[in-house]
Amino acid sequence: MRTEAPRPVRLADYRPPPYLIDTVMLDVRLAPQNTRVTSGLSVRRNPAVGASADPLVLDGEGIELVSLSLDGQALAGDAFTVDDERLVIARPPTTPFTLVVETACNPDTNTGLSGLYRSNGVYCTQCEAEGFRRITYYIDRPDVLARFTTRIEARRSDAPILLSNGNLVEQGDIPGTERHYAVWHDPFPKPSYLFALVGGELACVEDTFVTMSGRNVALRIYVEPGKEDRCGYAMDALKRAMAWDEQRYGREYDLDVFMIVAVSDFNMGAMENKGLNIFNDKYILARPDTATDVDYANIEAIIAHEYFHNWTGNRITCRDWFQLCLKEGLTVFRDQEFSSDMRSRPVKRIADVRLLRSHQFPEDAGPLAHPVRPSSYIEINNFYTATVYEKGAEIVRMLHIMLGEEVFRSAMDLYFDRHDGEAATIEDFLKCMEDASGRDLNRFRLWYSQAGTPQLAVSGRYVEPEGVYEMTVAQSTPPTPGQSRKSPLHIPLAVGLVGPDGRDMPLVLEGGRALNGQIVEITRRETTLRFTGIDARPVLSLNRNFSAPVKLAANISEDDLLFLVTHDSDPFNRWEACQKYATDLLVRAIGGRGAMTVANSGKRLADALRICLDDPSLDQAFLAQLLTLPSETDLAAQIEENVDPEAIHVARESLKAELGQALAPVLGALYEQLAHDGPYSPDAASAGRRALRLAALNLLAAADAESGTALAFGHFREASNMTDTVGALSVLAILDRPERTEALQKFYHRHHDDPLVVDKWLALSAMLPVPEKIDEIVALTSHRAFSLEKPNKVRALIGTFASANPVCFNEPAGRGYQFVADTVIRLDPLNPQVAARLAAAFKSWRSLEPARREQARLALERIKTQDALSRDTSEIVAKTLA
Ligand code: B3K
Ligand code: ZN
Repeated sequence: MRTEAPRPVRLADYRPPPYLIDTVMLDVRLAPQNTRVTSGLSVRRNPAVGASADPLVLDGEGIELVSLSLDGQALAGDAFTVDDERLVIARPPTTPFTLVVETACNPDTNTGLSGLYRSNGVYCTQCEAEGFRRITYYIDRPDVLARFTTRIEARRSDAPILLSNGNLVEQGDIPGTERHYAVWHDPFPKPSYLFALVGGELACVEDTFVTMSGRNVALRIYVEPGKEDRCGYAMDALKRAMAWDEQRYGREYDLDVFMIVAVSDFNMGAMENKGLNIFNDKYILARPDTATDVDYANIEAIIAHEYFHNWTGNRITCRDWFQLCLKEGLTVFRDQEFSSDMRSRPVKRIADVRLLRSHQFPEDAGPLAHPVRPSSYIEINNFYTATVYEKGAEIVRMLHIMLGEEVFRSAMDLYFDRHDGEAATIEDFLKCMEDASGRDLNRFRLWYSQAGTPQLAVSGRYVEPEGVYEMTVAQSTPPTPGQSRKSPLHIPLAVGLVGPDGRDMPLVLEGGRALNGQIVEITRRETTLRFTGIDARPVLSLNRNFSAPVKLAANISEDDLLFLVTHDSDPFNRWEACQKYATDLLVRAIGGRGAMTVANSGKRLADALRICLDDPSLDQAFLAQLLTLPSETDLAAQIEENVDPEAIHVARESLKAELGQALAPVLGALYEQLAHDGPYSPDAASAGRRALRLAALNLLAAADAESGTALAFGHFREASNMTDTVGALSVLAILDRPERTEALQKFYHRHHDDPLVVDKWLALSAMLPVPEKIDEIVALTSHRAFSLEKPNKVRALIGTFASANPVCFNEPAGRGYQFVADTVIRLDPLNPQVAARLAAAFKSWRSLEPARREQARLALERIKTQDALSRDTSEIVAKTLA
C-alpha cells in the first residue's frame, strides 16, 4: 500500500543481478502470529557484471528485521538501511560472504495470501511472483538461482506434517519440548518464487511412479483429513501426466518424491513449486457426488500443467517476469496437448478456443490489452492474464504447426539441452526453434511484442474457366494502448477447399509454390493465392482447427456456412461454421435488422443441426458443443460498440427457444435415449453423453418454459452425480420461477457443510438474469456461506456475477457495477491480487451503449479515488479508465 504513484518496471531496463546467491539455509520456526525465519545466504558478486561498488539490495515486504550478521559479525547500524521494501547493504565485501538475516512475520494476519499464511489452520506459502520477500529478505527475482536447505520447526500438535521442496533429509523431535522439526534439501538450483513450505494437520494419499529410467518416485497428495476419498482422480491424472511427458517430450521427473498439497484458500488455481505443488483444493478434490465432469477435466489439466512446469518453468526458468509467457504459454500448450490426447482432440480445441474468445479477445480489444511479452508493468501479478497464458499457448501452437511435430520436438530437445538450469528468455526459445528447423522466425517473433487480435479479411472466388480458386487475404491489427501502428504478422493459416461431394480438393498453388500441408503462411499485409486444378466450385474452409488466433471476415455465404456445418472434414470447422452462422444471425437480430431472414435462418440452422445429430462420425461431446450457442460475452465482443447486454440476452434466448422448438422431437428422443442408470465414470465418452443430454435439456427448456422447467426439475431430483445436478440447476438458475428457488434451497440444504459444493451454489445463485432481483444476489454477501477473505467464495459469487450474468452486471441504472465496485473497495485492503482481478471485469466498459458506459465509468472512478488503493488495483483501474 502506498500513496505516491508507483513507477513502472520496464523490460528495457533489465540488468543482470550484481550479486548471486549460491545456497540458502532457511530455518523457519512456525507460530501462528510470530513465525521466525533465519536465513543464511552464501553471496558472491556476479562475475558477469564485473567489479563495481554495487550495494547489495535485498527485497522485503511486511516483515520485521530481527537481526543481521555478515560472516558471523552483527552488522553495525550504519552499514545497512531498511525500509518498507528493501534492506540495503551499501558496501558488502568484494569476496564471497555469508549473510544471516533473522526476521519475523505473522501468517495469521496475512489475508493477501502471498508469502506465508494460514489456510484453515494449515501453514502454506505462495511465492510467485514476489511473495518470497514476505518471508525473508532476499534478491527476489527469477534470475537468481540457489540451492535451498529448509529446516522447519513447529509444535507437533500445531503442525504434525512439515514439508518443503526437494527430498527429506532429517526429521525428529526436539527433546523436552512439544516441538518437532524436518529438514528438506532441494538439489536443484531454483529461483525464490519456486520455494514452498507447508505445515499442518494433513492426511496423505500415496502412490508410486516408476520413471522411464526405472527410478521409483513416491507420489503424495496431502489433503484435509477426511477428504482422502476425493484424491483418486488427481493421483491418476498425475501418473498419466508423468508418463505423457516421458513419451511426448522425453522428460523424466528428477526428485525422489513429488508432493501436492490441497488448501482451501488460494489466490489462483495452483502453483508449481519444485517438488511441492500447492493447489487450490477445487482442482484436487473430486468425487462423483461433489464434482462435475468439468471439474474432473480441469483437475486433469491443472495437475498436468503444474507437473509439466517441472521442466518448462522450473528446470528452465524465466530470466525476468517479462518472460512469463516463456513458461506459461509453453506449459499451457503442453497441458492442452495432454488433455487432447486423453480426451477428444476437436472437443478440447473447441473448449480452448471458446476460452480464448471469451477471455483473451476482449482483453486484447480493450484498455488492458498488452503484448504476450509486455514491455512494462506496475504490478506483475496483474499480468497473469489470458493474453500471457492463452495467447502465449497459441503462439507455441503456431510454431508447432509450422515446424511439424518432429521438428518441433527436436527444437524442444535442443531447448531443454541448451538451457537446463538456466533462466532463459523468449529469444533463447525462438533461437532453438530456428536452429532446429533452419527457419527464419524474425517476423514471427512480433507475435510476442505486438498486442491486439489480428483481423483477416478474406475474399475468395472461383474462376471457373481457368479452374482456379483465388483467395486474397488482407491482415490488419487494430491499435492498442501504446501501440498505434502495427506491422504485418507471420500467420500460419490452415486452409481447405471442400468440393461439392464434401471431400477436400488437393491444394496446388499456381506456379508450383510449395505448401506446408494445408498451411498457407501469410507474412504480408495482403496476399493473393491461386489454387489450380479446381474443377468445381469449392467452399472455402478457413483457419482449420483454429491454426492462428485471429478474427476472420470472409465472403462466405449462409449456404456455404451451412454446407461446412454438415460437410467439412475438419470437425473444428464444422463447429466453427455453426458458431459463425449463429453469431451472424444473432448479431443481425440484436441490431434489429433482417427479422425475416433471422426467422428463416433459425430454421435452417436447426435443419443443419438435425443432420449433424444423425451423423455417426460425430461424438457426443462434440454434438453437445454444436448445440451450444456462442456466449453472451462472445456476442458482445463481436458487436464491439454500443453493446446492449440485455438485447444480446433476449436474442440469444429466443434463438435457443427457436432451435428447441424446431428440434423438440429429436431432442426429446435424444434426452430419453441418453438416460443412464449405471455408476458414474469420469471418462470422456461418459462425460460426452451427459453433456449432450444436458445440452438437449437446455434447448428444450428454452423452447417451453413450463414443460422445460418441469423436465429440469425432474432431472435435478433424479440426478445421481454432481454433473447432472449442476447441469439441471444451471437450466433452472436463469429462470425466474419458484422451482429455481426450491431446487437451489434443497441443494444448499444438502451440501451446506461442503465448501466446494457451496461454491457451486453461490455461483448458480449469482446467475439469475433478472435486474429486479439483484438485491437477492447482493444479500448473499451477508450469508454465512460467503466470506470476503476466501478467494473461492469471492470468485464464485461476485466473479460469476460479473462474468456470467451480463444482464445484471450491466443493469442500466448501474447497480451491478456498484456491487462489484463496492466489493473491490472492501476487498482491496484484504487481498489486492483478487481485488484487482475482480476490477478487471470492467475491461469492456467502453464498448457499452452510452448510458451503461457512463455508469461503469462512475463505478471505476469511485474505485480510483479510494485512499491507499493497492498497486494491483490502482494499475488495473487506471489503465481501464485511461
Ligand atoms: N505459476 C502459477 C501462477 C502464479 C500466479 C501469481 N500471481 C500457476 C501456474 O500458472 O501454473
Ligand atoms: Zn503455469
